[in-house]
Amino acid sequence: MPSDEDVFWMRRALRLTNRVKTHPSPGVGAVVVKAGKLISEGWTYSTPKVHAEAMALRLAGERARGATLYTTLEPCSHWQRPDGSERTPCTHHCTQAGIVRVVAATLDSNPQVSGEGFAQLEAAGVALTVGVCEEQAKEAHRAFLKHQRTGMPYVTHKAAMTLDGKLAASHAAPLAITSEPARRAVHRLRAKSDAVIVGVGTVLADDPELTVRLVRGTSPTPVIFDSMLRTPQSAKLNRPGTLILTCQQATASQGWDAELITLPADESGRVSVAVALAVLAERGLLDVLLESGGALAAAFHAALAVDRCLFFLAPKLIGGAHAPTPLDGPGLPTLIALESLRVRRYGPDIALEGKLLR
Ligand code: AOF
Ligand code: ZN
Repeated sequence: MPSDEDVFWMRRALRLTNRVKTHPSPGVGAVVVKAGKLISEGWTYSTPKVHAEAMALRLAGERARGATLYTTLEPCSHWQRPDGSERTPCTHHCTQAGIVRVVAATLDSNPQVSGEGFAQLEAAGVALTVGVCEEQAKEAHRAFLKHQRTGMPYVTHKAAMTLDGKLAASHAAPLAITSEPARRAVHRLRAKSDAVIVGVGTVLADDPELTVRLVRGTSPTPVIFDSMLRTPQSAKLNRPGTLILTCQQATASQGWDAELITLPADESGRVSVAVALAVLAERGLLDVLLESGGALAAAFHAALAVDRCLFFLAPKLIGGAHAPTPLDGPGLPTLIALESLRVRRYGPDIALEGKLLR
């Protein structure tokens, strides 16, 4: 059992995770503590690239001598980047700074580091405690860890629906289903996501912007699944930064501000979910939010590509057999069960979050 003190400081480090978007690097949190007092804090920075431990140790300076460093991930140990360029590992920063004890929440699954970071610290005589708040750290670094394990991004399927499970009324102009607090929660989620995915059907029906507007934060990369290239060039999403994944040869690239990526079609003639997700992962888009309608969402679930569902339920009813629902397509398993359920209230609405059993 970890001590109360170790849990206290690790929770503080966990609050520093994912401060800014850093993928494909994980957004680690670190704190330096001496004699029960906080000396400094650090978190992974993307531009310029600075690791959490390095930032905390730089801020601590001489005060790090004899101190304990808490970090949400095993300190890195490698001297070379994949492109061969030199870097200084956090293990070296720790020993140079005079850290006498490192408390880490979990192992880094990057094969360049995994276990080697701890081994280097131990060899240098640094005391080690591993596994404090491990579950929370695995949750905080879930996109990085999944990508290391599978090469694929972590996918959250978000949908907003009425109590009877309808996304909209059929043949009607788009209706506001959820309340302002629920919509703000979605914008917070977008601000944490690397990419947000919709199908061309949503673009044609709603002409969405998919930006972060209701809260502060950076907008994710919009991604449109558009096998036949039906996105109108006048769509709000035809802007620099948007990715359009299509099976069409992008010869008519004139007039496109969005980037067109031509991918092979699957058996149904559509962009393959697995191929598309591998392309996103290659671009460092590891935490992705699926905000599509039922057809594309069904294709994602059929490809077993979804890790988490977050469904907002508004106390409203639409009724009928034809109004669109969040999952509507072939190839779905008979029953999809969710675990680790969390329930939250947003004004009059309820949000249900659960992970898929894998
Ligand atoms: C740490 N602290 O804050 C992070 C770590 O490309 P680089 O040089 O940033 O190295 C990335 C690798 O370092 C990444 O794959 C992961 O193994 C680890 N990330 N490690 O000690 C940090 N972000
Ligand atoms: Zn590092």
